[in-house]
Amino acid sequence: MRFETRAIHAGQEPDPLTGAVVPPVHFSTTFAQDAVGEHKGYEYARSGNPTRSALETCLAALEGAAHGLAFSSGLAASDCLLRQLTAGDHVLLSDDAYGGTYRLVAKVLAPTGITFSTVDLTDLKAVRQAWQDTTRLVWIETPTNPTLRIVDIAAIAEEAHRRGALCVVDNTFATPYLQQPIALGADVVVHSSTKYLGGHSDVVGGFLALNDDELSERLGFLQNAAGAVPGPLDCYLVLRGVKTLAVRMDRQCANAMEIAEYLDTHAAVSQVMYPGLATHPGHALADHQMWGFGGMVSFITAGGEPAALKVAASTRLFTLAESLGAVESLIEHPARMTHASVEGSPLAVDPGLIRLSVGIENISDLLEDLEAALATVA
Ligand code: P1T
Repeated sequence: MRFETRAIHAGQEPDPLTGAVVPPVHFSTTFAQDAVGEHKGYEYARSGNPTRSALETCLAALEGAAHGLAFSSGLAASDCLLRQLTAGDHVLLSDDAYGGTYRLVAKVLAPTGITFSTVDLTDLKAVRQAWQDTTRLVWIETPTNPTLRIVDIAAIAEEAHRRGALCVVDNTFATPYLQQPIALGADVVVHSSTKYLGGHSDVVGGFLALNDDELSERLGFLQNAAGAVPGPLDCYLVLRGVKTLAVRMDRQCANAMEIAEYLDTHAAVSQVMYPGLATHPGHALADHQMWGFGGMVSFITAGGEPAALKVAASTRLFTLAESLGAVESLIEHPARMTHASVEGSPLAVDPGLIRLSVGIENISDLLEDLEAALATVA
């Protein structure tokens, strides 16, 4: 089955009992046993639930992975994976990553004795220099959040494997529709399904996809033992969301491209970051590694932070809010919002930077909205 078909059918056969085309949402927290230990595959809903199984099967199929594990948030998924490390292990983290991922590594893991370095993963020479004998895991985001740099997944995966480390890719921005990290050599894919997978700003969730049986077993143990699992309604909302992922993403890519081209010519904008622009340093790599350039566009205002704050507060259709990836367009100021937790760190972002999550509205309305907001600082 091709991607769009898998998104609708994988893990979602009509219900054998009733014929319901949409698999029922199972709210039961516990499952009857015929005799002690004799059950139909489910015992207690933290350990497993049929709606979660459907989601895990579907998302694993979309990532081309043998195993999938769903969590209550993207950070819960990241936490489960990073807890495979022990004191003395070293993590190589992108120097442009979601602020919450950095905070998890720097403020939660580092005090337990895990060490880390941040590095520009687009620079292979710098990556080799930053590598340590104890490096067990390299954490890629591509496109990066918020400056939309493109990292060569195959090259970093090869480097990681040569040195016996795990290559992890946070695929939240691209989604499996635009980029398949496992096929490019990554070991584990991480998602905040809160974003494009859910797609409607109404559910928080996370996901891990991987092929390795033994690691999957260990992650499954921790998923149950630590218990950061999603509820059945959350699983259902993500399952419903992914059915339209391909069509939403097509429109978001098209809208984002037009917006990037428009901003690129605007006098109030000093730099546009969008991998679809031929001038973007990662354009050729993105063209090779992805099937589209995504729905996120970042730009730096010529007037610095005061102009950025003014523009962010002046749009009417683009809602000023954190998060991304849903049908409605959002605007935000990373330095004071999504990436405030990296202030003073190597991940600190330009205070003139604005990030757009481009939705599926009519492009003329979106362009008019940006035109009016930018006119306030022109
Ligand atoms: O919010 P949560 O579902 O826990 O996911 C965390 C996360 C992980 N990875 C990436 C690339 C992310 O962008 C996020 C969350 N990001 C935002 C809320 C944001 O506005 O950037």
